[in-house]
Amino acid sequence: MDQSSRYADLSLKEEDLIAGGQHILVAYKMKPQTGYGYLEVAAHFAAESSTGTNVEVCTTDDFTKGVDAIVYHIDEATEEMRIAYPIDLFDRNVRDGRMMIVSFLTLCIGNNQGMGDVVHAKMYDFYMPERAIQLFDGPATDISDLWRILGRPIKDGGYIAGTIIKPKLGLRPEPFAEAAYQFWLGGDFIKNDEPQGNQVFCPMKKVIPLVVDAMKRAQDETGQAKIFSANITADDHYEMLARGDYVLEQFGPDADKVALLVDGYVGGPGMVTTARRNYPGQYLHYHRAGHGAVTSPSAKRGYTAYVLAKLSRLQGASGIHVGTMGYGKMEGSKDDRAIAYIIERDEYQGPVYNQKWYGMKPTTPIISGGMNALRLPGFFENLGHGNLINTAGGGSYGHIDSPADGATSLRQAYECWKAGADPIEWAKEHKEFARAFESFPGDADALYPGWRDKLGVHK
Ligand code: CAP
Ligand code: MG
Repeated sequence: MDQSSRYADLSLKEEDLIAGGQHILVAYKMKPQTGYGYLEVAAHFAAESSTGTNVEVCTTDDFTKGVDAIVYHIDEATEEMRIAYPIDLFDRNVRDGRMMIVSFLTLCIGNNQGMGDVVHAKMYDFYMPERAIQLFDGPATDISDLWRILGRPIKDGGYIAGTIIKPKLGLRPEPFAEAAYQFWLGGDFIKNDEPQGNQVFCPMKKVIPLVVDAMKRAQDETGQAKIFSANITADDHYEMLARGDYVLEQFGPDADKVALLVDGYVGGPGMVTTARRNYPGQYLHYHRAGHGAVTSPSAKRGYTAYVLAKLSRLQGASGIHVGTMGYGKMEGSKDDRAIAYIIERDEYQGPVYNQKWYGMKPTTPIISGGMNALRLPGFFENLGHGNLINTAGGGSYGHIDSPADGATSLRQAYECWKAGADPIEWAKEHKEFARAFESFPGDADALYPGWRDKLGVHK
């Protein structure tokens, strides 16, 4: 059944929909099955994503039609489809009237992902009107809170040198805490790896007190504050709270230096919001493991990493992983800068929509995945700033001398870029950075050909 007379109106203008402020706009790449008209499938898509199904139902009344999602733009050649969703379609909390991301996802990227007349459809941008921005939680804390803890200026406080405890799994409590202590002697921020939690060989109640002690000792020794991001991911809301409460209680007077990490893609919006609403005083660290299943450019369904990051700011993530823009080990490209800019700025022109955030706190880009000191100068140059968290697991624990030297080499890489210096010249003056060349010779060969001669390293 062709529903385009009800669910499509190509005379609607995007600027009018934006000025009206009553719609959430979503842009997709959508390919219909052969034998179906583009507009026909687009209209069916809008119907399934709002008030309709594949046939007319006799219970529909005039009010219902007022909350239909409407296709307002198509371009068959580029497989582009844009849909306007009335804001009233979306579920609101009983308790406080606020909006929820789960409802946005259920409608805008829900049943439409399995429709028989669609080959594939992927969301690649969306626009939230001011009223919707007001109704999402947004971050409770941001990078300025970490800069304050670290004793830095709360504006442009700069690079936060971090790591992930490695190996990913398989350390018992004592070596785990020792690995943390060793890194903190040079760096600022440590996170649990995304699968680390309460394994039988490293129970939370054994390891966390040791990490507290490691933090205290590192702070005493360096005279600097340190930050630990503890994974509280769990299927059960109450288990998450048990973990969060336990960690904060154990850190006691240092609990302000605890971030809470949630595997937000696999865990979903409920898990993120559990952390956001129950621990508004803590930095909320969104790890996105699993996101590649839908965000990879090779995936023609789901949504992009840009969309995921934008959603995380609405949900209230203080920081989210944004990849390494082609400089690390994970998939990505230089243009992924947009993923950082949409979450850190107060206004940004995305692939389709210009989004204003109306003062909602920013979400920090967390740069992670195969990073080390050698890869950082190019990374900063591409992004244009270093106001971010970088976690380098292999890049710290793989440093030839020590995790502390690995951490120092990361900070020196930031300073090198900030000074506009040539990395090879910088290495001549900065020992830990120089030793990173010998630690990661494959990267050194690729990024800085001739480095051995220039640095006098011949072994
Ligand atoms: C990085 C990491 C992160 C990835 C995830 C890992 O470790 O801990 O999970 O960064 O990707 O397990 O791979 P290394 P993304 O520093 O040792 O590579 O940040 O893109 O979401
Ligand atoms: Mg990891």
